Order: sequence, then C-alpha cells, then structure tokens
Amino acid sequence: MIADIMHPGLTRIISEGARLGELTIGLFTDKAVASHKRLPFLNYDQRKEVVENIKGVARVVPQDDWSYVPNLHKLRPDIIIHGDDWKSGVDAELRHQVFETMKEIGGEVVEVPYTHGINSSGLFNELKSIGTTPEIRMKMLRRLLDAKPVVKIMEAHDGLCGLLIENLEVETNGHIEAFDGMWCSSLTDSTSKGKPDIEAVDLTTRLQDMNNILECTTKPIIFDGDTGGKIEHFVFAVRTLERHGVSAVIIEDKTGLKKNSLFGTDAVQTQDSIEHFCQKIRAGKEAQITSDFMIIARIESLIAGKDVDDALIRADAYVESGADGIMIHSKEKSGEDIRQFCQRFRKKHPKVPIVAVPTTYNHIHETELCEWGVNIIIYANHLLRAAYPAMKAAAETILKNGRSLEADPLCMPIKEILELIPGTK
Ligand code: SPV
Ligand code: MG
Repeated sequence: MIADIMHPGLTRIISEGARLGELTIGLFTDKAVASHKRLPFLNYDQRKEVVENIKGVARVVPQDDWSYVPNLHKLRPDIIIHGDDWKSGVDAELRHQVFETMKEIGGEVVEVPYTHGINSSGLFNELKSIGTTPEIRMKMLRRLLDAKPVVKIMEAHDGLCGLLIENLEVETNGHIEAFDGMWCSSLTDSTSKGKPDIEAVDLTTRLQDMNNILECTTKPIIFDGDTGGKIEHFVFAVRTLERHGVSAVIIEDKTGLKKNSLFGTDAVQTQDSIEHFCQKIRAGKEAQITSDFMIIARIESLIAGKDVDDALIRADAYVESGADGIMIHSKEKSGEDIRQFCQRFRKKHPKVPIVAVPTTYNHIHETELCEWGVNIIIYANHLLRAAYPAMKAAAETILKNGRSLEADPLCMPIKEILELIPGTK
C-alpha cells in the first residue's frame, strides 16, 4: 500500500491480513509511487511510522518497485492479501503478475472486497481542494528529485495555467503522465502584461501573480529570478520566495540590462564575473531559513557566445559557492553543446541537479536528456505561446464574419468554462 491517507478500507485489509497470519506490509517508496502517480503528501518514513503502529501489522518493508514481483520473490509469503479494486484498469496487469508469481512460489492470493464509498483517490482529491502548506510545497521539489529520474516542469503565468498543470493527466502505455510542478517564467510573466522581458516587472508584481497560482495549486514552483538583482536585494527575494513556499529560485549570471536569452548574441548579453556571481549565491544561501529551499545557478556562457569550457569553469565555481543545482541554457538548435556540458559536468559532480530548458533543441526526447544527466526539464513558455495564436484566431474569425458564431468551434463551451473553476456555481 501507499498509505498516504489512512481510511477504514485500508484498515479492513490490515485486520483481514492479521487474521490470516503474521502480516508484513509492502509499503511503496516515494520512488515507486513517483514512477506511476503523484508523490504522496507524506514521505516514506512518515507513512511507515503510521502503518507500523496499526494493530495487526508485524512489520513494514519498502516496496521499491511498482511491481509486487521483486518483493514476492524476496519474502516468499504463504499468502498475499490485496483489495479487489485492482481487477480492472491500469492495475490489472499488476494483479496478473502477482497471480503468476504466487503460483510459482506455491502461495495463495486473497482479495478483500473494495469498501464502497471510501477510497484513497477520492480522499486525495478532497485534500487537494483544501490546498497545501508552504512548507509541504517547498519540500516537494527535493523529494521529486530523489524519487524521479527526471522532473517535468511547465510554465504557468496565471491561475488558469496553474489549474491546468495541477490537474492534467495523460495516460500513455499504462502510465499516467503529469507535470510535476510549475515554472514562473520572467518571459511569460512580462509578456502576459505586454512588457519586455528586461526585469521591468518588479518582484512585488510578479509575486502577486504567483499568489494566484499558489491559491489554486499544490504542486511545487520554480521561480525565474532573472539576474537576482543587486546582492543586497537578492537576500530579501530569497526570504520572500521561501516564505511563500517556492521550492527553488534560478538566477542567471548576467549583468546590466538583462535581455531574454533566446535573442542569443543578437542582443548584448553581458555575463557577470565569476567572483561577483559567487558572492550573490553565497549571500542567498546564507539568507535562507530552511535547508529545503534551493538556489540554482544559471549559466549563460553558451547564450553569450562562449564555449562549453567556460560554462564548466563557471559551474564548478557556482557549485563550490553553494548552488543547489545548475541550469545550463543554450539557443543552439542541435542540443550538442548541452549534451557536452551535461556529460562533462556529470562526471565531476555525480549528484548536483542539472536543469535544462529545451526550447530550441526540442527534438530531443526527455529520456535522452535524462541519459545525459539532466534532472529537471523546464517547458518554459509553451502555455503562453499556445494561448496567443488560439486567441488571435478567434478574434480574427469574429472580425471577418461580423459575428461570433463561426468562432464557436475555436472556443470552449460556456458550460465548460463555468465548470472549470471549482466553486463557480
Ligand atoms: C524564461 O522563461 O523567462 C526564461 C527562459 O528565462 S528563456 O526565455 O529561454 O530565457
Ligand atoms: Mg527568464
């Protein structure tokens, strides 16, 4: 079991198990859960403490895999007991494997009837609608990094994007795919206000927008901190973001009037000195209150026309100064410079998280980025870029036709938009 939210359906299975013999609980680890579902609210140790204190439980063992087979081979139980709600849907294959394995080891499968009216998914959704706390949200990114080969982050510039990222699930090959968290992008935050991405939108304004996202979501947030500004100001930004429950801020090693990186060398991109940027990282790390908040250093060498060697020298210095991760950015289309950077960096720093933003090299699949050593993939601007052409097409259609009837197929039905936001009725 996952046992994130205990309820009578689960305790009934436990009582039945204890009646049949000495009961061992295979408790899914965060890693196992993350391969198929959202991370539980409680971490493994917290869930273990709850379960091992329930009457009838003799021991709790980690189940590190979504499949039950490895633990069954290891423990060779006489009986495995499970709720009968795995007979259909994505769990049916798991059930089949369990029957085969128990036959092989000469054991029996006991299925306990599903308790109607109460289940973990329903409770989970209710809990989600109440929200989360800044502390739980902030810790979530580090937990995801521990549990998942690669963490997928999508840009959000308003509450609606936040809701979409929070709830969207797509089933592919028996897996439920979902985004793990949100990127508060300076580009899309500025663009959605009709402003250029030059740090003209101040932190207070950006936080107001982020607050709308915080209110309707529970997933972790990575905040685009641009250059981080003056060192004396950055320390306040760190505390403010941390207090809001943001998991990480990414600051880039540029100086002067910041221009969006995707201009590359078409704009003047001035890089900060290594010494000064390291000072900023150190000041930020000293300012944070918790050990959970992350400061990720973004290297702009490849954007500013320098080479991978320059980026690697900077990466070493930033890690040495306390950066919790490195973001490497490029506007090259091939992705070759990113591959070289990641593979060389990974040899020297096996554990430091690498963040990539594959906007221009977007033919490269997530699995390949992961093989290069990338831990966080940010889709930095896609919801805004998708929204604008859709809005433009609807507006053009209305102008051309002198009425809105023809635009209807381009628009979401009124009923759907009324139902989209909880509490509208
Ligand atoms: C942003 O999304 O604001 C970024 C990423 O900083 S990029 O636009 O690619 O520079
Ligand atoms: Mg930005």
